[in-house]
Amino acid sequence: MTIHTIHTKPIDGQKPGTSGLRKKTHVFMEPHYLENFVQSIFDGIGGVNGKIFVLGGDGRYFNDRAVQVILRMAAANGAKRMIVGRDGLLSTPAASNLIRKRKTDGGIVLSASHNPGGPEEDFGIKFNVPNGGPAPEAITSAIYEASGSISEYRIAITGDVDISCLGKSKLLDMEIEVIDPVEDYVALMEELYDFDALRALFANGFTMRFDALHAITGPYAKAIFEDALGAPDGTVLNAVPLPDFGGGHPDPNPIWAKSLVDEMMSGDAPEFGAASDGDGDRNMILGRGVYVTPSDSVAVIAANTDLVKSYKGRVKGFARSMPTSAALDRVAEAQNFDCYETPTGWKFFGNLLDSDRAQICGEESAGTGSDHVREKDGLWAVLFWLSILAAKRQSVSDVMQEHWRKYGRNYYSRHDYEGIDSEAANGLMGALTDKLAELPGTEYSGRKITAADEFAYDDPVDGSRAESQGIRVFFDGGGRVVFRLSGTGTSGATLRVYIEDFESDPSKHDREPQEALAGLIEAADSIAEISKRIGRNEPDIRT
Ligand code: VG1
Ligand code: CO
Repeated sequence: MTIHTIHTKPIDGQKPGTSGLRKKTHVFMEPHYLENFVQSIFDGIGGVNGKIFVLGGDGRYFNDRAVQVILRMAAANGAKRMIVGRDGLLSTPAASNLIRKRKTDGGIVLSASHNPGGPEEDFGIKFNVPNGGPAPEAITSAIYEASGSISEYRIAITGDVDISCLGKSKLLDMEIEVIDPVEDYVALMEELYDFDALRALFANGFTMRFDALHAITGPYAKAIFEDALGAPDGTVLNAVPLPDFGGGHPDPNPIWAKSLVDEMMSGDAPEFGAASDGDGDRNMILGRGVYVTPSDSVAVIAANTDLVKSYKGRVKGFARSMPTSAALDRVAEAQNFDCYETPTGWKFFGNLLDSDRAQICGEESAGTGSDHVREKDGLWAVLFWLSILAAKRQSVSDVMQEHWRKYGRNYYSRHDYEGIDSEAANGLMGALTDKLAELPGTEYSGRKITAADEFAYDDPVDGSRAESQGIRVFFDGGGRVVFRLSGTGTSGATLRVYIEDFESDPSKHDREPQEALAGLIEAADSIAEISKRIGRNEPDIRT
């Protein structure tokens, strides 16, 4: 077995976005593409000699090949050990947990998350740091810089390593430890939640459906809900991870998890429904006849931390990404807790969690989590909801009604315009930025604008600053519209418009969100000239 040093040249565009580097799979499969980026990760973090990493992915097409390449490159670069999920599988939260538990120097997760998979679809790589969280901007910038000056990469020339069986082996001097991807994660969930209480819930006939969307959470969900908690067989749907996720998008929202939503809205719906995304960090929560908006979901979790033993009495702060609704802020205010507002992307929560400033975090994009790991965690959120339902003995619908009565309701919706022309998208954002100063005081759809700005964030822990994180327009009465461009897409641009309005009157809490927000939706279109600039009258997706 020999180490080869391969001469290479920088490849354009290896710039990590909101969550790692995502490209079309065929781009990752081009000569040197994957290798260049992996070597850039290694170089960007100051080399891997003597270091230990976790490695796994969501099982999408090319996951198996990429794992082999990364193992050979890690060995050739002098890594001491790689802890690999069997068959190269690990959910993002499970990887985060392993990095922390085994005190490694970080980890590599192969996933493009909620993006579809397959030879014609998307692939991605994320690097997580020793706290278990996504690499912060300073590190992703160093990786990107390394990718711009790379001249060679090192790789061991050898056959495939067998990672289908648990146990240890060696590649050059590097130890490879193949572990069960599910075991440590389930143990962590058992530490956090009262599994006896949840077993009693299912023993009393509680009905639930969890749609794994043929992505990574299938094996985890089966082990937790069906094996450990005694939910009947068939509770977990689409449980076998497939390289192309069965042709769908592994995105837990009312569009891509439509069959689950339809079932939950039907006459004989189960009491509780949930789904997760490609890499297991997102979640969707449903009750019989109700869809819980992610912004509300994190607020409900935050309001009920005292119902879960491992959180009772120790939670004192929350954090949400800027576009996430202020429902969480209302809970924080009522409890006299801090509530931090960060840019989009879980990496911005890391410092707040590490310094114990926040214990519960959430994003409007179906990401919820806590300080148990440093990633958002889909199954953790589902188990939190189950714990709330078990303790309160209420339906999801009753929990929501009660929550809104107490805190008021933040009507919320996100409109996505996908695959639009990048130039038009940048033009729209540029024009919007230019007119920010003149917006306050003007009226749109009968609503007065009180303030407008471009969001920037100063991290209270390390003082780093993140600029240009989206445009915010505030209206009287608690209304807000946010505009930003996605940093996870792989073709063209995606414009995200986030619309929110506050309603304190309980007699008005039963409206359909699109209807309740109609005025602000219209205002958003006029302010940003959406239809005029990108030629679309309707968003592709409303969540
Ligand atoms: C999206 C979401 C963001 C999330 C990110 C990664 O980013 O909006 O909240 O953190 O995806 O999640 P963007 O830049 O496309 O809006 V995942 O589950 O795709 O790793
Ligand atoms: Co994800």
